[in-house]
Amino acid sequence: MLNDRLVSYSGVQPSGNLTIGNYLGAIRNFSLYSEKYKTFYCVVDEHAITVRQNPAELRRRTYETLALYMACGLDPEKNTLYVQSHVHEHAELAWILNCFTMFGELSRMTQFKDKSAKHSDNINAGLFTYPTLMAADILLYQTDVVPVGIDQKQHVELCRDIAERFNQIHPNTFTVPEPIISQSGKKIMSLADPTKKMSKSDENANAVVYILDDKDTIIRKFKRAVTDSDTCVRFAEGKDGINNLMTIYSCFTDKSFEEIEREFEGRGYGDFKMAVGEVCADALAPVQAEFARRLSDKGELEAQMKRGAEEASYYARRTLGKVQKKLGFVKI
Ligand code: AQP
Repeated sequence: MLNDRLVSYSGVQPSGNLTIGNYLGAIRNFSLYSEKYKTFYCVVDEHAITVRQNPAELRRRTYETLALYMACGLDPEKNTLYVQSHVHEHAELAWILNCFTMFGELSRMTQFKDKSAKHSDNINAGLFTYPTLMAADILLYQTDVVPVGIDQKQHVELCRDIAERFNQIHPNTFTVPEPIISQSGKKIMSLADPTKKMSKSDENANAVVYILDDKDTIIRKFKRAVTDSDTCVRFAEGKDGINNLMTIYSCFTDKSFEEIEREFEGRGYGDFKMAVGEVCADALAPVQAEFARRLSDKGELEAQMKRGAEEASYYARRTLGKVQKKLGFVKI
């Protein structure tokens, strides 16, 4: 809570081109909080370097992610939109929180296990302590709710444990946040392997629908999506591919699974895949048009980065100052 207003905080890594998983599981839901909450949405570039990034691409994607936030309906007048590395308090609080986080807790994080298996040549300390930086992001703003996809729930739960541990030793320091997981798009799966999460860093571009894919590409990717040997569109155990396509269709149309089953009764998978591609492309078209408009004005994006960083720094400084005082750091 800040100045008697509830706070919503979330972030996205500019670690690849954003996917419909990032959109349906997270970004699309951010604007639900813009009216009633004080909202902070961050482009978390410091998290992205836990995996090697090409500097030019990281820079480009940082601009793009900010432009996408706005294209997805986040009005910079109503939301604090900024870049993590512009607010140095994130890294400073993360160090402090590292001293309140246990080795065993970090070792249990699923994302750490997955990413260290995927990047076995670069299991760096940053990858291991990623969740304490994420806890710092959230706790700096006295956050009440964190809208995320289900893969990030474990990290928000650890953030709660860290906040509670700190508060026990130094009472009334942090608000303890709640993860908010949207039921419908909480985990969109890969089109090539529907037992695996759709990820922006997937090497197989056909497994992933990017927010900025054009209509033909989107339809082609859905046509190729892995399904099963059955022909009936229904949500059932063992039909991971169809379940995923039904979830995506439901997210874009607001139709229930029963309605979708009725709509496609007696029709084959081909028709259904085409329909999923159509609704997805149609929903993304206005986002893409607004994205192009925002991205073309680099000066305005930089001005927004500056405004956002100034707004965020004001609150971040306040919390970090309070934490440092409680710890006994000398102020000069
Ligand atoms: N497939 C998904 N379904 C639903 N939600 C998803 N999110 C990510 N993938 C899906 C949510 O998007 C937000 C931003 O994610 P992130 O950038 O912090 O990193 P991530 O969770 O690691 O996402 P990716 O796409 O898998 O990135 P890479 O490939 O770089 O690791 C989060 O709220 C996340 O839950």
